[in-house]
Amino acid sequence: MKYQEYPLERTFLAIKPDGVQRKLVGEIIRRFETKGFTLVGLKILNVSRELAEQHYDVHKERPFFAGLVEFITSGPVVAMVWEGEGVVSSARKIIGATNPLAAEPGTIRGDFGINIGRNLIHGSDAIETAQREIALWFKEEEIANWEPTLMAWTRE
Ligand code: IDP
Repeated sequence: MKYQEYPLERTFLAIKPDGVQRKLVGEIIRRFETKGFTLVGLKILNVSRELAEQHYDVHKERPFFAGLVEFITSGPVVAMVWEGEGVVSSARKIIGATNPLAAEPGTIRGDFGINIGRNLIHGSDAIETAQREIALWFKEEEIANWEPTLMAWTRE
């Protein structure tokens, strides 16, 4: 089967300022690469307050909202778009539970996280959320459409 014939999905992942400061960018990217997902968007940026507030809009009434926006805008974030079959839910499993203390060992938050307010990485929670977040963070021309060449060795 050709790559484009697979039911491909895209998700939005962002390594938060704590992950960048702790030099975990390579380690985190490696986990999604070795799982077999395809990186189609990648940039490092200082997040504006406006973007942070839009991104976390669903949490605007929550008590932690102000602190969360403060934190996300406090240092650079690595924003990414990943592609693959089932990538939205699979990436959430690789990331682990929101609270790193509850996250399973082997997950990113379980292995490296200590505190719910410093949980290293964001991942879209559903396909529709991913579409909204990708459009919010990336311009069309910042996404690279490409086809992995290892298809015969990674898919039946
Ligand atoms: P998720 O990132 O696992 O999808 P959400 O519930 O969508 O979790 O929360 C978004 C982010 O808000 C979390 O990743 C975390 O950084 C922050 N957050 C959530 N709950 C709390 C809290 O109780 N205290 C501080 N920060 C929180």
